[in-house]
Amino acid sequence: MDHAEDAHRTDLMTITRHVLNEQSRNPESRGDFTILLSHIVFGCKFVASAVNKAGLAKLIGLAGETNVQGEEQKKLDVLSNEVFIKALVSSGRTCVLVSEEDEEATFVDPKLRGKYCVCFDPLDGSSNIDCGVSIGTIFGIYMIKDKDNVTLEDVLQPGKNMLAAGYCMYGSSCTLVLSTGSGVNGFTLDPSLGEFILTHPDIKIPKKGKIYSVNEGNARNWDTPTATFVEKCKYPKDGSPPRSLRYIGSMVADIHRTLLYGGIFLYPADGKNPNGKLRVLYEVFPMSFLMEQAGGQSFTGKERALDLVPTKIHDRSPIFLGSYDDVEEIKALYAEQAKSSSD
Ligand code: AFP
Repeated sequence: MDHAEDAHRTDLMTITRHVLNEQSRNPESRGDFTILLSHIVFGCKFVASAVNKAGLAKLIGLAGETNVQGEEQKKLDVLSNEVFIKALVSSGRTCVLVSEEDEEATFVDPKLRGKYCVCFDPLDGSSNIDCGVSIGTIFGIYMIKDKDNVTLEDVLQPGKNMLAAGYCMYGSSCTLVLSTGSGVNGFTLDPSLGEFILTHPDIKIPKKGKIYSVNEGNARNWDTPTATFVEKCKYPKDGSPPRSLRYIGSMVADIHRTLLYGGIFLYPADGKNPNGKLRVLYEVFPMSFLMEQAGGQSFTGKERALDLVPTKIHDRSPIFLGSYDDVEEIKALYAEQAKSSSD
C-alpha cells in the first residue's frame, strides 16, 4: 500500500477549510464571510440534490408563474430561489438581496441584518432543465456602504467593488467556482461526503483560446465588430486554423468551459436588444470578476465590464469575456469602429 498517496488522498481541502485558511490571513476577520459562504454552500447542495432528483420527484414543469423578465418559471427556479433567500437571510450576515426571480430587492429584517449584499441568479439556464443540460447558480457579494442606512445603492455598485463572486454548476458533477479576490478556485462536490473538495486550485484561463461561444442565431442583428470577429474566427486570414464554436446556452456551463479551456464567450448587443440579454448584477459582474481573477478580461463593447455602474437591479449589458488575447481582439474592433465613426 502506498501510504504517501493514501495520506494525500485523505488530506482533503474542503471549501470551509479553504475559506478559513484565507480568513486566518486577515487578523481583523471575525468569520462573518465564512458563515455567509457556508450558507451559500448549503443552498448549492440543496439545489444540486433537487436538480439530481428533478426527473424522479416530478419537480420539472411549469409553476404557473412568470418571473420579472416575463419568462415562464419552472418549479426548480421557484424552489431554488426560496432556498437561497432563506439560507442567506438565516445566515444573519446579509442586508440586501437581489435575485433574478424577484422583481424587487429583499431588505432583510433589521434584527437579522449583517454587512453583506448578495446578488444572485438561483438557477441560471433554466430553459435547459428539461433536457438535462448543465445549469447553475451565480452569485456576487458586496459589502454594505453604511450599516445604519441600507438602500438600493448598496447593490447598485460597480462590479469592481465586489468582494467575492462565484457559481455552482449542476452538471455531470457539481462544481463550485469561487473567487474572494485573490485568484479563482474550483471545488467539486463529493456526494458521499457531502463536501465540496478543492479540485481545481488557482484556475488560470489560457491567454489565448481556440473556441468562440455565441448564439449565432442572432447573427443578422449583430453590430459590425461582433460580425467581423466571428467572421475572423471562422475564416482567419493570418494562416491560423479556424476556431471551434461551442455554445450550450447555459451561461454557467459556457463560462466554466471558457475558464478551463480558454476562448471567448459573447452575448453582444444586437439590433433588437441594444443592451444584450444578460443581467449585470447576477450574470455579467460575477462572471467578469472570476474571469479577471483568472487572468482573462471582460468587456461590454464600450468599457471594462466591472466599471459599469448599474442604475436598476435588473439592468442588462452586452458582454465579451474570456482569454486575455481574444478579448483584446474584440476591443480593437470596437476601437476601430469608434475611430471610423468619429473621422
Ligand atoms: P434561461 O435561464 O432562460 O435558460 O437563459 C439562460 C441565459 O440567461 C444564460 O444562462 C445563457 O447564456 C443565455 O441566457 C442564453 O441565451 P440565448 O438562449 O438567447 O442564447
